[in-house]
Amino acid sequence: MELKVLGPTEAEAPPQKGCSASGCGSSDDQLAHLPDHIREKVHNHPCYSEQAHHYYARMHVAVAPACNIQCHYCNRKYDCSNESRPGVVSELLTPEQAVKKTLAVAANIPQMTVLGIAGPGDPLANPERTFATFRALSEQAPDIKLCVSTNGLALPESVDELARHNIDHVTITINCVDPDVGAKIYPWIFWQNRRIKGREAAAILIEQQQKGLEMLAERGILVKVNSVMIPGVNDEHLEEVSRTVKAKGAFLHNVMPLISEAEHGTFYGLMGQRGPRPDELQALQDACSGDMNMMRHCRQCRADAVGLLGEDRGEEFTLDKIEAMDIDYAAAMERRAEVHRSIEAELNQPKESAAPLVQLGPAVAKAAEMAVDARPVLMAVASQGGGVINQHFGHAREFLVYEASPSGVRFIGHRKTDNYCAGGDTCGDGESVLARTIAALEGCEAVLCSKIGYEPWDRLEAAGIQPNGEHAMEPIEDAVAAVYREMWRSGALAAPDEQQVVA
Ligand code: CLF
Ligand code: SF4
Repeated sequence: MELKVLGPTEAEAPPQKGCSASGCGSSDDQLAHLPDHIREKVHNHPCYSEQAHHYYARMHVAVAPACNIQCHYCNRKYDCSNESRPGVVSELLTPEQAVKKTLAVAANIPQMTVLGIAGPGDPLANPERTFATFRALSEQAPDIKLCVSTNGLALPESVDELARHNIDHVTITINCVDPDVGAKIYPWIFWQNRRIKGREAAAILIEQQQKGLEMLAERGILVKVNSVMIPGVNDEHLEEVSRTVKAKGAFLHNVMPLISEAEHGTFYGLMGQRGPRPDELQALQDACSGDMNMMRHCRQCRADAVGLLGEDRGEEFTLDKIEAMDIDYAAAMERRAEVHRSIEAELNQPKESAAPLVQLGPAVAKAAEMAVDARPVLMAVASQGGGVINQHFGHAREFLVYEASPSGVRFIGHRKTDNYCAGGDTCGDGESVLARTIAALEGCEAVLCSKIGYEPWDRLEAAGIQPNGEHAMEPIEDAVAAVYREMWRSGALAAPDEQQVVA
């Protein structure tokens, strides 16, 4: 279940897609303590490893149209809101078409390591289509990891089949462990040929989710839990969810913001239910991180997403284009292995700043002169992958946000925006897009990019966000640490009444 649209809003046969609610991923220092066989499973999964998402891509195939529950944040005309951006219609694929598309993408995007089924409805509510796809791919493309995302209602009865197909990564969307909270999120479920409503429905869903989680953990299958943060509904409850799923063996927790724009036509959207602000989301993720690994780089992708997280190359692989491709997958596997070796060689190179603290500690900490109580600073970064600053400010559709402090640099999340300069006729809208971009960067004190024009430079400065193009092509964490140290030296990190003294 993730979001994406397709077809009419019918109760038992609808909609959407995606990696059913969740986000996965963790920073490398969080992976360091893992046994080798677990590290092997996650090191090149862009959702389960924060570092991997800069280098490796994923794809989804939309083979699962029906859903067995209703979430108040989902409009069946759109992709499942659990993990996808609503609003774009996708092609529903047969298992055969899905296999062909997967082989085509894998041959053309060798960095693609993971095939996920996440919708547009719930994959396990469409078991024939879902498992036919997995079965064929495990035979024809053994170098691709298989991944599935579900609301969990049909999970217990599917666990043995998931294990049979070597599906090592399962995401369960768990928004609550209390039926009273659940009754405010799920109006109904379809269970044993009956529609069940209210608290009773939520209680059954929760029981199935928890049972499925325990069964997967017993079999050594990695489980990521996605939770949608809904202010006033489950925000104060999600810490308990985090503790509960960790105790039952979940590997990673992804708390995602509710998407509830009124134009998407969801119940919450129409009722005016708001999503969380970035600072509210960060505070909850920090509170939950005391209990387990947190994913902070989820992009809530669509059920037919293709490419690095945050990008969508689906248009390059429509059915008509795939039909015209002649794929030699044996040869493609050799090329893919070469590319993967070269990425691993780059990742394994010793880095000056490689170290503790969410990846950057030392780079900042080596500023031994820095006061330990210097305040933390948020910085936005424009990057199109590879872990370096390599994007023009005006071309960025999203910014990565890092927090620098005396103890290190850590990835916080991302902020979406339209790109300021798309070229051609779209430039006319630059002014309003720039204003929206500046609003999206609220709370950030610097923006690091490969280049930036005079006009946005002035506007950002006026808004209290310092543009910086001096670290183009440098590793992101090193650059953020360098800018932080420079801010310290200039006295910008001291409390206002101390700045004069420091200077
Ligand atoms: Fe897809 Fe989900 Fe697998 Fe990833 S997505 S099925 S675990 S391969 Fe990833 Fe996308 Fe977030 Fe999902 S960024 S929405 S967490
Ligand atoms: Fe929509 Fe919820 Fe079903 Fe996903 S699980 S398709 S969000 S109703």
